[in-house]
Amino acid sequence: MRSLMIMKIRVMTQAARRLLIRLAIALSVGLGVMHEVSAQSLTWLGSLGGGCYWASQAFDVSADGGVVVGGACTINGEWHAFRWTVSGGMQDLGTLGGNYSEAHGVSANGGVVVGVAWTTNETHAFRWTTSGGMQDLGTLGGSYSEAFDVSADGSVVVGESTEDRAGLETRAFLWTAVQMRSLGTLGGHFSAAFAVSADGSVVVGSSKNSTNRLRPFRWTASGGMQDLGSLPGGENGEASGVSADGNVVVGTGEIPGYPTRPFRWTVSDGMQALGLPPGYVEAAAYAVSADGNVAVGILSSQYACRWKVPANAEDLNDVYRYLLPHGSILISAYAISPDGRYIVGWGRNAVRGRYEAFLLDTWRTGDTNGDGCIDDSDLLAVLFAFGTPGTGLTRHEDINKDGIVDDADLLQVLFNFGSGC
Ligand SMILES: [Ca+2]
Ligand SMILES: [Ca+2]
Repeated sequence: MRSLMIMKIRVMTQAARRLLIRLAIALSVGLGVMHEVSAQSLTWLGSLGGGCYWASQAFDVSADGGVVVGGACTINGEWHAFRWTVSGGMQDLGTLGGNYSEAHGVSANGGVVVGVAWTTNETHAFRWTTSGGMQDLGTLGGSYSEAFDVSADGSVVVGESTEDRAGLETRAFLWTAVQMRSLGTLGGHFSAAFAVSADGSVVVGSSKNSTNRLRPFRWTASGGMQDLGSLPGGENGEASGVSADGNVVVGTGEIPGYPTRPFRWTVSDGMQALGLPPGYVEAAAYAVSADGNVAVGILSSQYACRWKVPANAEDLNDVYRYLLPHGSILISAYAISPDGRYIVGWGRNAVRGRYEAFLLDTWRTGDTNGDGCIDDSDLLAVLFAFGTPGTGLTRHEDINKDGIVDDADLLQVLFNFGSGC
């Protein structure tokens, strides 16, 4: 059915292409002044109805940028996990019986969300699905667990949990439908897992070792928990993000005199410091793109930043200054989509005078292939995907993120045709 439809569109495309391109060129000439205005975009995500000064924070984004998850203030002044979509806005994911929850990870297609929620008397990791709602993942034996990330297909969840009722032993956990299991430690009494590779096979986080140092680790089923080492002269650190294949890890370590320095670790080169702009002495790296080449985090504890490896960190407030009128500021970037296009975090929305989650689209509106230019290749991509949700998990042809590639998306391409070229 779908292939027949696509064939029809391909036939139609041959005839329509010349007309559409002519129309697009006419539009692009007529609307030339619009191009810079309609380039990259920044969306402040609001709250769950509450008017709190801390309205929301975003911690993860789906592959196509259409779903963002985090925590937000409710109308009752509580803090609840949210799932945001372009068409539906913020959805309250509820709790496990208490009055607090927060979402930390989302699957590639946006359908599985993981995080932490209060039960009536304990704090437990949850896994939420569009069909099943919020599921309590239990604990490793204690009264506390918290999930921090989920694999691309939503089947593997990682986080931390106490093993004993006294809460003296905390362990990184890996959950699958079969069980929640401990990943052990590097010799101390604590470990926590913060990120998992796309297929769920590589887990990274931090663990105390036998001399009570906090060390970044990388875990695999065959190799167990591996200490990733430290920056020169430092003894502590933690790993926060991992590439899709598990071979690139980013995190934060210390060097003498400076407790917060970003690092990037690779299987081939080990741990390397990520560069800082002149005049800056600290930053933290929280997440990395699927290919391991673009990392995001926070610079000097107050500016959301990005590393396009091997370049030094760039302050996103400088790069996207034109999206930040009236003194708005991007404070921290917590996640980046696998292709590096979308960045989420939180900042100060000066228009509303409060702290809010943000979604930053670093590509031009209408760009489907990331070449920075809206041209006939983008037009054809939209036409070939017409009537479908878009191709692959990135679904860049669904420009307005409403779940279907249709004339609304086509118009966006036409409206921006020629931009950036
Ligand atoms: Ca393009
Ligand atoms: Ca659409």
